[in-house]
Amino acid sequence: MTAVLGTIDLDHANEELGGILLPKAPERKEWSERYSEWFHRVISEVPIYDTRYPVKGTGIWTPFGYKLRRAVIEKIRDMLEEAGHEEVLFPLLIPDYMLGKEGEHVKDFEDEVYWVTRGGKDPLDVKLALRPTSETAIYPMFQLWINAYSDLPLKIFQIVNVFRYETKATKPMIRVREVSTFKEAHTAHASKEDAESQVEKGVEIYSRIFEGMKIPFVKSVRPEWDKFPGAEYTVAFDTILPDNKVLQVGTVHFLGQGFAKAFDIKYMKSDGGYEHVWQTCYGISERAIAALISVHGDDSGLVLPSTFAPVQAVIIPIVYKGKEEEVTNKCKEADCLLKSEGIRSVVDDRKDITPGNKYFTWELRGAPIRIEIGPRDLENSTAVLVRRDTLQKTTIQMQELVEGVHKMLKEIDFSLMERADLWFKSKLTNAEDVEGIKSKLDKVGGIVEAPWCGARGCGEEMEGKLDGRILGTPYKETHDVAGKRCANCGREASTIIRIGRSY
Ligand code: 5CA
Ligand code: ZN
Repeated sequence: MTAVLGTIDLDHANEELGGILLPKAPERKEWSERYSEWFHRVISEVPIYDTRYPVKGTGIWTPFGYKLRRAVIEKIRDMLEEAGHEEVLFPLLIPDYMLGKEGEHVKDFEDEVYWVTRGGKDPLDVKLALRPTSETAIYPMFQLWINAYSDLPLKIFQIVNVFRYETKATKPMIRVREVSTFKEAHTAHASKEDAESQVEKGVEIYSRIFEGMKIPFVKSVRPEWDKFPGAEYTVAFDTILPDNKVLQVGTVHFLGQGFAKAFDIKYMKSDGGYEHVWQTCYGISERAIAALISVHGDDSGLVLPSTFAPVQAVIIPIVYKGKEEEVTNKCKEADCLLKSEGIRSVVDDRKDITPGNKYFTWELRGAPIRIEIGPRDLENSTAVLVRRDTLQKTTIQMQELVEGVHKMLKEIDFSLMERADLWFKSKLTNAEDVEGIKSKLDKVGGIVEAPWCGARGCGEEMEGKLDGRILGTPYKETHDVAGKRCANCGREASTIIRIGRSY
């Protein structure tokens, strides 16, 4: 890091002397070799998320982190609203008799629920759960809201905190006990076909959200033993983190009529009879923000796609004695101009901090573009643009500033996507047998695809042998397995299975 900064300082000095040295892009050594430390360092140094609050599995969004979080939430909200979902807000507390209505659901969540049992000194008549997710809070109201065919489809979402007493090791943003950014969508439909097509739409929406974040993913139908409790099937989005481990960043569930029957949610059909509704739900959390941070970062810190960067362009005055005011004024002028064109810019005109230190700060914070303006630029009516991802410098004419910044933001976004995709593809491998899968998991990590017979017993046996997790089968992709044998048992393969070591 210091070496790179050293280069930049030298570079600028050189440039003032008329010579140009191109700085090298930051490395990704710490990022890949000590990812966990890297992640903790970045979220605490930027800072994004403070983990020092004395309740395990909770954390604090700092002002910068909150802006990043808000940018992500805004994108998600826009996408859902555009697709016809309306935002609501339900209570945090769920009475125990409601939480217990759907058998499988409560069985799986039982060990993860926090309970409120007292109001002041008085024991409560009805124990109240802190929602671990909101099916059992929302669906009793669906029962009241849905009566006729014309009430369907019903598509709502909320962005709330949920509580899960996670027993696996907690990890900031990735596995927390207070999920502070839980977006859950819930839909109800008149027919199975409608609901299943909503699953497809949910998957499409999530695909677009992750594409916007430039986070590569695969979509898998989770095996039966790993689906959401109460669902008929679960489609999960998995990405790969720099330590080669798999992270589930979102899930879309087909609920069938299970909850509708448990909560008696019915509508009247044209023939006067009643039918239970068909339902779906889909969720995403701050885990997706952790993925955004992790997938694009490097050893100098955050690297952010332009849509999500709280600051898209930082303007740094390169001041020399006697020229301070003139240079700073020019920077402020540029800042106004960029802001008026919808670019989130700031001038870092802090005194007594060297430009090198400012570069360091804004590289850490992942500002996509740094704009340097010095006395020479004043003379020539120019500005120097530096890309965060490659540290490449470009000198442009002042009157082309806005256009240049827009163009560079686009180029950065494109490169980030390309780099992330390339890396992800290098971690997506194939194998034909258990030995092969194991060797790929040990050497490459990531996700391995192999032919599979489809039998649950065989799958669970494989998980044991591989110390891995079966992520499931590809969602709506065709893979030719004709003539192939199951990687584990050798019987005829019916599908492809994905395996990884996961969070
Ligand atoms: N009710 C459904 C859909 S909203 C539901 O709760 N699905 S879920 O359990 O799969 O959670 C949705 C997403 O939240 C998961 O895919 C995962 O990315 C994220 N998530 C789950 N538990 C945690 C946790 N403890 N910390 C952070 N994120 C979590
Ligand atoms: Zn098999």
